[in-house]
Amino acid sequence: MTTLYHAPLTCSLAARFAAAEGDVDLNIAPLNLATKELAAGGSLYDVNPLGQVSVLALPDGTKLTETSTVIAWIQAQSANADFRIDPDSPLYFQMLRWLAFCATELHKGLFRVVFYQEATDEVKERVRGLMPSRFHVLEDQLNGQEFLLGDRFSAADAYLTWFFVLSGHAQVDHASYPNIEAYRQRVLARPAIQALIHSDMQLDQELKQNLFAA
Ligand SMILES: N[C@@H](CCC(=O)N[C@@H](CS)C(=O)NCC(=O)O)C(=O)O
Repeated sequence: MTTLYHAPLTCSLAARFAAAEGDVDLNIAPLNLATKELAAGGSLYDVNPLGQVSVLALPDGTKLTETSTVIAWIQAQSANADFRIDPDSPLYFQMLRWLAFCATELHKGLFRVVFYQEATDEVKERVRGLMPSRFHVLEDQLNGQEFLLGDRFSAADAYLTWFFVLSGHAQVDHASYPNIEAYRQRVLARPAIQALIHSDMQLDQELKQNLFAA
């Protein structure tokens, strides 16, 4: 069985969204990202020298890092034809494109600055100022379609859904984009997504990680 090292509410939750929507079984190894402690004992640094999630430990003993790649791997395991996109489909590279967009323009581009102490308030504001152009791109993409790639929830949506789990803490305004707002409500209302968010909020407290404690 494949193991996902998972810190509640962080980007490894996007990987769990993909696994749930694609009916892919994963063993979950919970951890506290603030302390880097694995719930089963040991340190995240022993698993990933960068001390970051997401990390997958594959059955053959190799490890896979980088959330976009982890999500792409999960989707490739899915037997759910409504979810999986085959590499010979023209949509496959669109899926990779949106995974990379989420990873670089949203996750690293915004969260990696505004949620970390290294950046000054001025830098955080400048980065927030880049977001309207990114939101315009998303708004256009979601015009007339329910999900990033059309009428079905794909792996790319798993990553974008996670962005909206945390975006309320990033002090950026996407509420004035009607397609984005409808999408945000649509994806967050999905039963599998709701269940995982709910259990992660509990896990966040159980592990005393308190990701967004004041
Ligand atoms: N390059 C990694 C970065 C992922 C990342 O930034 N993960 C955050 C959680 S959402 C993390 O582990 N932060 C802890 C740290 O950077 O020390 C990826 O694309 O997956």
